[in-house]
Amino acid sequence: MMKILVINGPNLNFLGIREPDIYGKETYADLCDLIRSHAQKRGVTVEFFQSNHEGALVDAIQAAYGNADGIVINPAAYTHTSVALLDAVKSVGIPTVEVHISKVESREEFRQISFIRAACIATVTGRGFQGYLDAMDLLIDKKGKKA
Ligand code: CA2
Repeated sequence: MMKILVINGPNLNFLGIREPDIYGKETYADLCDLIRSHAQKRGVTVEFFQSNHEGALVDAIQAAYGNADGIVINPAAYTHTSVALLDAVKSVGIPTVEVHISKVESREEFRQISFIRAACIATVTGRGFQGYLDAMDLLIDKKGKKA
């Protein structure tokens, strides 16, 4: 059975607690429940990892090597800063889809750059939690841009 690793970066464990106008009022646990039920529907297994620490996120990506068939990642603020996460995704060579809950392209200038995007087969933005399910579908149906 296909296994997808869902990685969430800094502050996403605070979902539903603050800034509901941008990120919604549902919690990180609600997000995991939604993803779990979609995985069941699509016949894939799913694992979750969330950390506020860049190195821990690198470790999780490396640990996926030989272990996961696809990665869905919302690197949160590290999207806009981290070459280490870009290199990690490149180095494991696992098909990866970048997700953002908010429509980053309509927000501040500093959110316009994504380092990790260059290593991803697709990017989904501005679809709320649904974006994670879209990302899973892209991996399952392999409709992304690059192999
Ligand atoms: O839209 C997204 O998913 C982001 O990756 C979220 C990041 C932000 O830095 C990116 O530019 C876009 C921030 C996540 C912070 O999450 C919070 C959740 C609840 C309350 C406060 C922040």
